[in-house]
Amino acid sequence: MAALAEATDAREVARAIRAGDRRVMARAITKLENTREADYAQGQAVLESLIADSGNAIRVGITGPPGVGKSTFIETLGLHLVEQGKRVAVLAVDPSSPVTGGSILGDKTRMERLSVRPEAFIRPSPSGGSLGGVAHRTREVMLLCEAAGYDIVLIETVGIGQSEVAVASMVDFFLVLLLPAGGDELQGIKKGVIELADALVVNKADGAMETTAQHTRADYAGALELIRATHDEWRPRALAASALEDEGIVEVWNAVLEHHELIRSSGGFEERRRQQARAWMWKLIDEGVARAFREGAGMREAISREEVAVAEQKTTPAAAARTLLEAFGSRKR
Ligand SMILES: Nc1nc2c(ncn2[C@@H]2O[C@H](COP(=O)(O)OP(=O)(O)OP(=O)(O)O)[C@@H](O)[C@H]2O)c(=O)[nH]1
Ligand SMILES: [Mg+2]
Repeated sequence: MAALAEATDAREVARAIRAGDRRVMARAITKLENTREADYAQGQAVLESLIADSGNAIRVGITGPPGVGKSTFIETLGLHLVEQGKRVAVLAVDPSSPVTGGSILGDKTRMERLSVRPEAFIRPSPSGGSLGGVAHRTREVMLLCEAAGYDIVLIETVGIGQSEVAVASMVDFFLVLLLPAGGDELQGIKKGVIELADALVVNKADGAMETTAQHTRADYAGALELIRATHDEWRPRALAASALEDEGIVEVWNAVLEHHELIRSSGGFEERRRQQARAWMWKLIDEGVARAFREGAGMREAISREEVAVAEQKTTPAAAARTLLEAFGSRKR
């Protein structure tokens, strides 16, 4: 085992990951998170050896405003799942991490009960920018986890900024947690996020807040009726739960399973996965092209020149863009 752990050959590493060696897996993930090109490339090579074994997990994204109870919810749900004999991977996309060095899965909630279970793998967000961006990293780590045999991947992200859109585009089921009372504006949740949801869960439906939570649930159920087109095969649900007291969590999971059965039998599942993989490829291409454009030989100077010209109204943005695109197209490689 030690020899395998030391192996640098991507296929050896891939074999160890498939066989369930968590230390080798953790090291491969660290490579994918690394900003050094050589390490990242090694991580990618491992991923390429494993890609055929990925894709077998149920992927669930969980978002919501800060403090709504995402981590608590994931821990309670995760414990149910491992009790059922499932292997569960928990990942995080933390939009704040490159700036603050903080982490969603940081100090407050370490998922102490779940993290001691051998069936669970918990990976916090990297505390710096990774080469492909934090969301790319999570997507790649998800594929590694699937190849390692995890049955369910839960991805936490805070519902502010762009990360929830990135997460929604990499999962099968997108769950939005909300607080009792307060419309989406008050909760800091954008309407667009509600539109991405396959289920809304009003969390903290316990103690003094229980009745309020039920009212909030009914309000959101009404709002969902208005948002969704009736031809969608899945009608998003509004549910209430208490992650802390483990109330309603099983019902949420049943909705995930029901959705899974439905899209599996209709072919929607395969289509969604294919479409997500294609969109991901194009995102990487777009980013690669944009990077090449900005960093190409002579481009930097040309870009500053045109930026100044545009700022001083000596040329139009369209003309400047055309000049730069022509310069990029005809540059020496
Ligand atoms: N009463 C009650 N409190 C809860 C519930 N779920 C979580 N909490 C509490 O709410 C606080 C925040 O919970 P977290 O699980 O850390 O919330 P989070 O959404 O992951 O927070 P961030 O990652 O910081 O955005 C903690 O003090 C939890 O104990 C619940 O169902 N009921
Ligand atoms: Mg959290």
